[in-house]
Amino acid sequence: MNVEKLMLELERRHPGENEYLQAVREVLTTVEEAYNRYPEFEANRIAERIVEPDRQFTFKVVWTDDRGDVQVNTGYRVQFNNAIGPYKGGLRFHPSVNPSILKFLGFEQIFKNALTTLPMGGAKGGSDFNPKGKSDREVMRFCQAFMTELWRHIGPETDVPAGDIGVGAREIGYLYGMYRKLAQENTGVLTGKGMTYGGSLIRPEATGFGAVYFLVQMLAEQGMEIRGQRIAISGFGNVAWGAAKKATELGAKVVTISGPDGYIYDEAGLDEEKIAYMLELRASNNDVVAPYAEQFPGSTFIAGRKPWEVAVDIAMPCATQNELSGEDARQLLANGVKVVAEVSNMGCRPEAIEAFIEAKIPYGPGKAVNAGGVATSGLEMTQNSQKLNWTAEEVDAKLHQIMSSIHTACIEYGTEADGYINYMKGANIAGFMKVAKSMVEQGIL
Ligand code: 2IT
Repeated sequence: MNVEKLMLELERRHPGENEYLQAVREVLTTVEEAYNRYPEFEANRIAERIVEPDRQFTFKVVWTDDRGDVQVNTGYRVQFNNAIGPYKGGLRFHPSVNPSILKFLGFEQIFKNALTTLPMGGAKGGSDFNPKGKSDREVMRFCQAFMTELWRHIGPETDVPAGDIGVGAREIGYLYGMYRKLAQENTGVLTGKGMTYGGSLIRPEATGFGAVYFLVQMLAEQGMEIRGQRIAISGFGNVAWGAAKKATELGAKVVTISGPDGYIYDEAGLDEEKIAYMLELRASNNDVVAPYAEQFPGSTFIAGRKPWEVAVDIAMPCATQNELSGEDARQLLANGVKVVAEVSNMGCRPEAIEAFIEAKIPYGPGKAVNAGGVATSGLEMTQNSQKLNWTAEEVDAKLHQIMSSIHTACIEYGTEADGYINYMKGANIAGFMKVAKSMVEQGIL
């Protein structure tokens, strides 16, 4: 594999798609050495084939707001790779959504899904629709309009979407309702469904819980425990909520959460009431974290800044891509950070990752740390196929087991000569190998 040549070719075909190119470059550079040990990969041009999505749909979404005005958005679905199972991955509703962001997310999803041990391919979709300030009915009308186009391209054995930023249980409900009406079938075509119509217990918590299970294992490798550690979390959505809940339950002190408006510093640490309040904040649809400081005296709102300036033992980015810069990483390291568990997809800039690895600080990449979300989606699909509901304990036990196996895979493929565990390398190689081998075995197509 010639990474530079491949990247030039990809840039020519997808000019200016920076997030996508960033994600591809990271994976190719970390798997290059392992890849070159398998001549059949090069003979079958696996690298060239794996970096290009199978197909992408772009469609117009027309809906009517509460004033009666007609609104137009763009909807997308990127079906990236289905070598090991049906296309699987979330839908993101956010004004920043564009083909580059969805291609980076879809590409990452291939390897993340492979790591879960479950048979799922990689996909991603969404819209530039901005849920901020929208009423419930507006969200419903948008979701219905979005699904009138999307439904043709998805199916329980074809492509199974789920939530991501801006798409939670409410949106999945409206999307599922419209799919069911159009397709005239009740199938597990979306995951993250409500419990009354085929959802799985633990799915809302799964991304955050799984991330903390993974973190606990990273800490154990360092001879550390989670109890008593100070953790900086960014974001205040579903993922940040789940991570804060489990970390707090296990005795850690979560001292920050954040929003697009700034961050909250809470020296006393989050507790059950504060964590429950995060859901209220999110449900308000305003996308601001500032009201937390008014609700809980003793905490401070720091406008326009990120939580990475706070001295902590552990950093858990839980917001969005590229939220932690090289400068943020140097600040965290100067303040003595010991472990970084990235929960957002590609949350750290390449310079930040480089800084952590250079400092020999364990850095868990999003595609390993946050894989519990999609893994539990996979468990929801299994329950739907069986027409059964498992108990919360059963799902949680399986989630635990899956996060453990991902950690083991990272150690197997990522341990370097000096004993440092390069989790990024481990996760990328483990995920890539599985998909690449399956592509070789299935022929050139
Ligand atoms: O980034 C992710 O893994 C998700 N948003 C969850 C995808 C899924 O299909 O559950």
